[in-house]
Amino acid sequence: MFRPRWLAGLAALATTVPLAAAAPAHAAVPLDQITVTTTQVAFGLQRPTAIAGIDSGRLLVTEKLGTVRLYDPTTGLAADPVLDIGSKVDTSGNERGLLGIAPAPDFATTQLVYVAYTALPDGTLTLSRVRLGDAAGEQVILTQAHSEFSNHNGGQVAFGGDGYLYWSTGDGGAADDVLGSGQNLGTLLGKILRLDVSRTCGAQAYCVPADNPFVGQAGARPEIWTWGLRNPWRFSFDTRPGGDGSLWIADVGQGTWEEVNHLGAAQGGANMGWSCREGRVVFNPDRCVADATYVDPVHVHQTSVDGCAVIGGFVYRGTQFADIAGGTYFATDYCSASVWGIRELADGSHESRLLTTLDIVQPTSLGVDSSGEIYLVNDLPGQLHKLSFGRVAPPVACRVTYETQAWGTGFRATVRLTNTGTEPVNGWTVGWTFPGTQRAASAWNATVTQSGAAVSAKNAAWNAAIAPGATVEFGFLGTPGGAQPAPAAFTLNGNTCG
Ligand SMILES: [Ca+2]
Repeated sequence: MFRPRWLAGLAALATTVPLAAAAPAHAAVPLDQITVTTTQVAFGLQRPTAIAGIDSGRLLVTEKLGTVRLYDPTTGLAADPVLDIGSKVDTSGNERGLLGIAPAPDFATTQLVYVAYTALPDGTLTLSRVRLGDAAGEQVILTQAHSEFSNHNGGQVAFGGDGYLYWSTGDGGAADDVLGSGQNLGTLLGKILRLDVSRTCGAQAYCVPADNPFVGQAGARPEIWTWGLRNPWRFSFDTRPGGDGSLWIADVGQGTWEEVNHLGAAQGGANMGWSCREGRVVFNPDRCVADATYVDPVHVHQTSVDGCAVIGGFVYRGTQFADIAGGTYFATDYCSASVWGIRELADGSHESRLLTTLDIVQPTSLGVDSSGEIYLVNDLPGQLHKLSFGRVAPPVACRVTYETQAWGTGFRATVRLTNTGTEPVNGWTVGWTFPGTQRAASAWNATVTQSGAAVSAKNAAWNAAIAPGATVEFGFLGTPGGAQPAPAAFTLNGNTCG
């Protein structure tokens, strides 16, 4: 299948900045117990590229050809676009088009949005401000020439908790960072930019925030916030209640590693490595600088093995699934539709785990509504889906010992069950198959029942709970007489004990 090279890149820390403070709280459910499913809520989109939540759970969805569609959870997807800038958009190639959208902070009263697209005639990366329904009134904010190749256009736009607008760009395309953009502070390519769009400065339709990391540095573009990126197709800020304002960047890899990066809210100047590095390894040593600090990703998965293009998502801060998914960042991949959950731990390290593979194809973007619930669009199917999160039962791990001795005319069995897992057991049934003609009779500390050779022993009221590492003991009298052989295997609540 074709592989969209929607964005990819890498990084490092050029200036010494503190890492984010203590990790924000997340739900207590371990990652290996979280399930993710999708529910289709709309269809008929034409190559959807991005989602932005507005009021009342409504969503704006961009389409590659230059249109913006409105989804309302009560009335569905509106047939007519709410904005059409298609006459401005260069849609040539797989990756060019209308790529990103962010409602203005005062959207409720102004209907203004910021959009990122590739402009006619030759694919110039373009950030503009436009009112829904008023394409003619569009105001271009900033552009970056990008005529050589049609791939790697970045295209995410989002406001940070600081009120500034952030815009991602790709490295210029083709492969191998042929333009040498990632490690070049003199170009806007292969970067995330930080702009004050609430003001104008001279002829510029924006101002550069005074605390941008490269302000005043000779040869550097002062708009740059993060560098060393390949194609940061999607990034997001954890700015909803409960979040720490941190920045999550998914950078599409070239041929080996897809990556997700996590930076503190004020961590300007981070060098994410491309094209010195891809993922956590050196890609092109000629692009590396001896004393540079490159920021490693917090998650990687293998290109062409686990997927082909990482699709960055969001930290879940909604209410519907807060007890399960709260505080966890979710990302997917265009080719595999696998979903990974990533969390920052108390010591500043991160855990990452493959959670599931969705029953959809070609996810292109995730987005959140006004309640923090997460949605997803997929490319050629043109569908909008809502994500739901569930919890599977904790995995059990157990060990059983079984001893018998002659007792009167029969035998006496002593069984010890140890919880070797990491989660408490609350209620247990131990099962086994007698290897011969044994029959269980009176039992203690458990209720023992037998059907043919199959036996089950259920907890008593007072010993139902077994903490991790703890052992419960029960026993029974049986026939025939003499010590009897032990069963070959035991189960706990239907799962085989090791
Ligand atoms: Ca990187």
